[in-house]
Amino acid sequence: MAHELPPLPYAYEALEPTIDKQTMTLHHDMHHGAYVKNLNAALEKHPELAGQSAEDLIRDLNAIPEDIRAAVRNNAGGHVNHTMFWKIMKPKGGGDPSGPIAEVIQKTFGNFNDFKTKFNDAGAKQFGSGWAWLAGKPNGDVQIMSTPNQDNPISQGLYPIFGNDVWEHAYYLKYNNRRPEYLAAWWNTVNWDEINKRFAAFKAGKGVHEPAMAHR
Ligand code: MN3
Repeated sequence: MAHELPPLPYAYEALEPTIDKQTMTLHHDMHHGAYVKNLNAALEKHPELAGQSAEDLIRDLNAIPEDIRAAVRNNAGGHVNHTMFWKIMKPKGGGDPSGPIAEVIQKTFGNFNDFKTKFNDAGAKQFGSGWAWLAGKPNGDVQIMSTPNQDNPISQGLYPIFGNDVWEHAYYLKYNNRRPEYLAAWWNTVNWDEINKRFAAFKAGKGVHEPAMAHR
C-alpha cells in the first residue's frame, strides 16, 4: 500500500502569526508531499517493503537495501517527522506544559524555561538543516538532542516525543535568517495534549509505533 500525505489537521493560516499561511502551504503540500512521493517511488523498486510503516522503515536502516537506503532515510524520515510535526502544533497552542510531560521536564531539566533554552540551543546549533528533539531513552529517561537532515531518533533506538523543524523551509519566509527568533516563537503553537499522548505511548513501552501509522 502506498504511503499517503495526511491532511493538515487545521487551516493553513491557523498558526498565524507564529507561522504564516504561505510557509504552511508550501511546507505541507510541497515539502511533505515530496517526501511521500519520493518514498513511494523508492519503494517501487522493492515491493517486499510495501507493508512496512514509515517508522519501521527507518528503525533499522541497515536492513534497507542499499540502492534505496538513502532515499528511505531521507523520505521516510521526512514523512515520519512531518506527520508528527503537524499534530504537535495547534491553533492557540503553547502555554506551560501540564500533566506527565510537565513533570518529566521539571524532573530532568529543573524548570520549563531552562528546558526551552536548552531545546532552542540544540535547534540553533544544528548546522544546516535538521531537527531539535525531546527523545525518550530505553531506560525511560528523556534527553534533548538534534539530528541532521530528516534523521529521526527512531533510527538510534530512541523515541521521538516531539521535535521542531529547523530547516529553513520551516521559517525563512517570515523569520529570514533569524532561526533563534523562530525557535523562541514556535512554543506558541505547541499542542501539549498531543505531546502528552506521545509521552504516554513512550512510557507505556509502545516503542516507536504511531497508532495511526503502524500497520502490522
Ligand atoms: Mn520541514
